[in-house]
Amino acid sequence: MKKALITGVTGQDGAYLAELLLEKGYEVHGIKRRASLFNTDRIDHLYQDPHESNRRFVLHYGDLTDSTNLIRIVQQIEPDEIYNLGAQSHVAVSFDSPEYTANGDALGTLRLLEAIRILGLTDKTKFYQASTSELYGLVQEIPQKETTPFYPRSPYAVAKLYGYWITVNYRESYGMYACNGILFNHESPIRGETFVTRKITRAIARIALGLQDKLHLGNMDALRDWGHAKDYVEMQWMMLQQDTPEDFVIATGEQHSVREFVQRSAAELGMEIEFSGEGVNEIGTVTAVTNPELKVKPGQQIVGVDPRYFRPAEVETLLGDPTKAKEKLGWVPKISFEELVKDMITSDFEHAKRDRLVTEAGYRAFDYNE
Ligand code: NDP
Ligand code: GDR
Repeated sequence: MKKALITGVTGQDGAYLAELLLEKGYEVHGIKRRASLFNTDRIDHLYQDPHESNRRFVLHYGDLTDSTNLIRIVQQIEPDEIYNLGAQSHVAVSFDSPEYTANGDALGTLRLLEAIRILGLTDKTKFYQASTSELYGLVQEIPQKETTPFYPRSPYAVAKLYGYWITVNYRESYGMYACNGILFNHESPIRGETFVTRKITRAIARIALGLQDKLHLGNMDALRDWGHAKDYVEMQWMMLQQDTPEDFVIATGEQHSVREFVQRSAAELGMEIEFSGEGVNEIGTVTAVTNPELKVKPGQQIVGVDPRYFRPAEVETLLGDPTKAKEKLGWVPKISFEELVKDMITSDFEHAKRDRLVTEAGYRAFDYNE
């Protein structure tokens, strides 16, 4: 039985990847951070009682900022594959916590690679690094492919640039099977609530049911190549099953704006939104409602701009060219943009209905305008 170790197992990708590897018959080990509240919501359905024999899903406490625990865990498991998905992954937050981001995202990658080397596992353990389209930042070529020059635009992207190159360096220096997946944005119903797609689907669902008045966003002109996380984790596994380690761009090859994401989400629920005004004065107004279940009315202004969400340096446009992944891995994304939005908004509409029920029953008091 193959053994895999996943850092960031409690995150969006970690949860989908753990599920996939368990389906494939792996013994899956995950590193989770100690937190004052439970942080395992996304993987609770995979939990196995520690007293069970033949347990195939095991969690270990650890942190990418602590070499000692990484060495201990890697030594204990001797994994066939390590997926380094753990990171402070929010671009805007990285401007507030740049040193912490560099420590976890850049040096964390080095610590894991060094653990493999120190323990003499360079011939055994394959390594996947969660690299990112943010490396392209101020884009030098459209669309972006494996050979497009990098120009990172945030402390997060600069930290990930180190992670990218140290992975290449260990591959070239020590002959390790180590590779980078340069993944463009990928989302899902379990996407973190502060990334723009989930923030939108959550807010639109609540507004539709009268639980929230308004959605405040930053740069609505930003263009992203959005895919579904379920599709993308499959490729993370595929990259480690090749004869030789290589780096791959993973993307859909299709681009949409933040504004379009808002309109598409609303349309799925049965309301139309039109935008007017410019810059900080831009407003999204409901122009039609076709679903009688909804509490919104035409004329209601439900989307606005809050400059707090502007970033000190913005990545305006990202569009990936996944040709290499298609040709060499036979990988093609199965879930379309429309299906992605539908999956997310449907799930958040259900969450909102449940929250309305709880609120009406008086169990909890929410401040929906936060
Ligand atoms: P999430 O933010 O959902 O998950 C990040 C995970 O990393 C969480 O499990 C988090 O733990 C953990 N983590 C954070 N800091 C540390 C640390 N110091 N030590 C150990 N674990 C830590 O990210 P995604 O699942 O969306 O992304 C997975 C990886 O892929 C990340 O590295 C991200 O940067 C990268 N990426 C993501 C893309 C996307 O569009 N989703 C695109 C390209 C790259 P906790 O739950 O405790 O916070
Ligand atoms: P990104 O994702 O920065 O691309 O990083 P995010 O969803 O945060 O932003 C996408 C774009 O939307 C604009 N935006 C807003 N973003 C947020 N979070 N909140 C807002 O209110 C808002 N309004 C507009 C942003 O300015 C940006 O242009 C994600 C992360 O998963 C990274 O870890 C990963 O590496 C990249 O995707 C690929």
